Amino acid sequence: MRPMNMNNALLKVRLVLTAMVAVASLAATAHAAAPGITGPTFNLTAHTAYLTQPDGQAIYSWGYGCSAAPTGWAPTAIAPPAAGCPNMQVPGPTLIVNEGDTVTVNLTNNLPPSAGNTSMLFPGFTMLAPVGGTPGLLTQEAAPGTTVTYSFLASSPGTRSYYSGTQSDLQIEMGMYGAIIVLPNAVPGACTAGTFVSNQSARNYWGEKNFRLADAAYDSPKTCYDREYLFQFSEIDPNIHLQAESQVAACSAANAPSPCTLQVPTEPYHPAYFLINGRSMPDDMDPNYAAEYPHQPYNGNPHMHPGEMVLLRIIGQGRWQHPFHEHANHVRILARDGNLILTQDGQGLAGPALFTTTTTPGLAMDGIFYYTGRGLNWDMYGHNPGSSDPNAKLPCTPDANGYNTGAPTAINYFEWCQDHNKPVQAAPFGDVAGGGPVTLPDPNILVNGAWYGGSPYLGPNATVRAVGSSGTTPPSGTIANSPGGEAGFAFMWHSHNEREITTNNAFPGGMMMMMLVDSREFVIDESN
Ligand SMILES: [Cu+2]
Repeated sequence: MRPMNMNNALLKVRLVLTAMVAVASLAATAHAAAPGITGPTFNLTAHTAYLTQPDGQAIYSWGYGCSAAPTGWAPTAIAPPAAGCPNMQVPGPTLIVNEGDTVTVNLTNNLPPSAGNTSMLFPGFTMLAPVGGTPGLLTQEAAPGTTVTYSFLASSPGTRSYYSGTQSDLQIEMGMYGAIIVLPNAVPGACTAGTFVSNQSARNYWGEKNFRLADAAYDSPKTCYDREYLFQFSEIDPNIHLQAESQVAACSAANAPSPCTLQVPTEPYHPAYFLINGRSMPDDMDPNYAAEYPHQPYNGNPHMHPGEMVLLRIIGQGRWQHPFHEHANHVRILARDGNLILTQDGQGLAGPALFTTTTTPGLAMDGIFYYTGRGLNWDMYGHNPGSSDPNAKLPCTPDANGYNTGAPTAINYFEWCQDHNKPVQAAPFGDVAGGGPVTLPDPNILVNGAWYGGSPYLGPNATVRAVGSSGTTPPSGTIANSPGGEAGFAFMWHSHNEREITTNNAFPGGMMMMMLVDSREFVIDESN
């Protein structure tokens, strides 16, 4: 145990660091993906560490980590972190395997002896007999300092959770959970044809890397995707963590009784931190593997181009239900707990289109999200046939579905052509002739927030193309629409349980992130 004065000093350093990070995160563009370690054999440890929160708290926690260097990392477009796989992280390492693999997990219990036994459950898989350990309520458990081996056949693809099967009310609350992703063994032909080929060629043209783990989520042509993210939702009741920390300290004191075991009450339950991938907003928008979060490596800050099929892998890892709302479109559910939901003839998707992807504890779901701007009733690229700017005069040639997909390298790839050249703004202030649905405010009387640069347009010179009611272009420089920068549309993705978008009761925080829709020429780099 550390002396109390060191704890305080550490806390102060963390407070200063966190304040700097909070400011930095508004200026940086940090992206997301679904990084993890590859199998089929994993050497894991259960360990203690402190998790940082944006209010400066360092919370004593338990979690899974690597007891030896992993076999590999995925996706290959993201370099493994310099620090490697830590001995504890929340969520635990994302385990990436292939359909048909026999997966082996060697779990060593390096929790404090007073925490007792621990174990891992892999719901949805048929387990082989565990090797080693002592019998527990749900599976074989590892006593302090010992190892137990679990094996199972990854018989079907999909996203599922793993978590502690010992004193689950306490151990899961302390951070002992993670995700396992099984990749399909047969890529459907549809995933390497049509729009998916066009998106791939656009990606290559603009020098953008492929950050996917696979071409499809399942062995079905309805599950092809262009981009993917993994979101794990959980909560922290800091009183439970403080109780565990002080009892562990008492049990390791010289005069402690022997044996000394924890008696930590997990009711009443009053969570104060609401986490996406172990981080609260704004920390979740910093990069994957950022050095300031050694035990919270995964972020939540999705970026996408119009028309891309974005696979969302979503897991409820806490004790509460989390109604997560993906603004800008519904999410078409492909599968729950790794079970693909198809129509009776097996040819179509039968999952619902969800307004909020609400997870109950332990529930995993895979869904497809996309954004095209269809139905806005104005040209989101601000095209103007009378302009001298070539970017403002691009053609829009509708495909059978009405989108501009003939030229994958065009900035307005996937534009909804019915709205082409339609002004956003009422005459005479619009930069296009005719009247649009709105009058933009005078940019000189506005202060733009961090996520709106003053322009309603997508594209490389979005800001200078917007003209306010006074006839002037807005000042810019903010993240989402800066000229020459990202020039994207920012949508808030967040829990619709309003208290969950706070951090220790202060708004904003908690389960919130910004999703950025970027026009085609902006290179989305998930590796930083
Ligand atoms: Cu909402």
